[in-house]
Amino acid sequence: MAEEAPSTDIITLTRHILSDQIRLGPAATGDLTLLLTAIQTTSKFIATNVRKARLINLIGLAGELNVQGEEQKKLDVLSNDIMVNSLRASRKTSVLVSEELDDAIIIDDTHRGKYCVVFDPLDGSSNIDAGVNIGTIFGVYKAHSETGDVSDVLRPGREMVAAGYTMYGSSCNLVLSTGGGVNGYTLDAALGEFILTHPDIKIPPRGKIYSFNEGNSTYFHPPVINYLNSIKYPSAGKSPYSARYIGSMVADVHRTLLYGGIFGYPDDKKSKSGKLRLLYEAFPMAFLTEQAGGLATTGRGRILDVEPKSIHERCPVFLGSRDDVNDLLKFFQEK
Ligand code: P6P
Repeated sequence: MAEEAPSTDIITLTRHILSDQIRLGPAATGDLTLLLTAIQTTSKFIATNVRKARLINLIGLAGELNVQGEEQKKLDVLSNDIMVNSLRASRKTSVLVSEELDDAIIIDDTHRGKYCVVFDPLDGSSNIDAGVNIGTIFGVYKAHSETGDVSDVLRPGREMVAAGYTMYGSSCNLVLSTGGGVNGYTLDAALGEFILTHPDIKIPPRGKIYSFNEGNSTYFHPPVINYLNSIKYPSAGKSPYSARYIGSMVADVHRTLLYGGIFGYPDDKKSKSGKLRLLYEAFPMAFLTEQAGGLATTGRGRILDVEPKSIHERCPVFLGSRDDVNDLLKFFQEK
């Protein structure tokens, strides 16, 4: 079988973002393009180091605890540092919030730009040593204040202008939305470019997969218990759903976007607000899910409408296919 001729019209992430900027017309100054290019560079850097981790012994603990009280692994620290440095150097940001840092970073005057970025530099990092897919999650707000203030990121996720993640695994996939739908790109390491491989991702209206950590079932509240029972022990003539849970949000959400179904990390008797962080896990993933045609809820309201009170607060997350999330919500509406 003749080898397929290489495409001579590859759409790189940079080219795609630029075409997006042109679509937005003269109002688009190119600042968001340059910011996303900086984020793209950090993803390439992190991908390289995740891939090399075993070889250059980056596996293992950095010996410090982060704001979450979790042992920091060396790749966490490296990923956080490359993102902070690259975003500052882009001169397009004014406030940064990282899962790895106690406080927000207010960018100094000489480097300040008009965007705020909230991010988890290496989410799912507890899975690093096991070789499970992990990822970077980010969300972008346009700054309101001139001088850079944490209030610029204590805003509902619906005010984000962009959100995305990069998943590091057998391949490196960057999934991004700037508000006009969702596109997926795969890193061609030889070229050093993210290539458009998943244009206009749309989540199926209904799936056959549920993704919850059922090890927490004993703590679940009745609406979640009753919903899960309805898909595990369905009425006659219906097939039960399949369980898929990786324990790495980027991997579980990526599968949900592509295959459909529902991902959930509920609040429960043990974790009163759930485990996932509102600003840099729930908001970006909810933004992407809605842009792909799905729904994202806390069980009591739209995730993107939540008003953050602090930069590291948690919230319950249920997201995925429209019909599956609506089925879940029926159990929350039951008296
Ligand atoms: P659990 C990883 O630590 C993470 O923050 C998310 O990536 C993931 O969805 C969740 O926690 C897994 O939590 O309690 O099921 O191990």
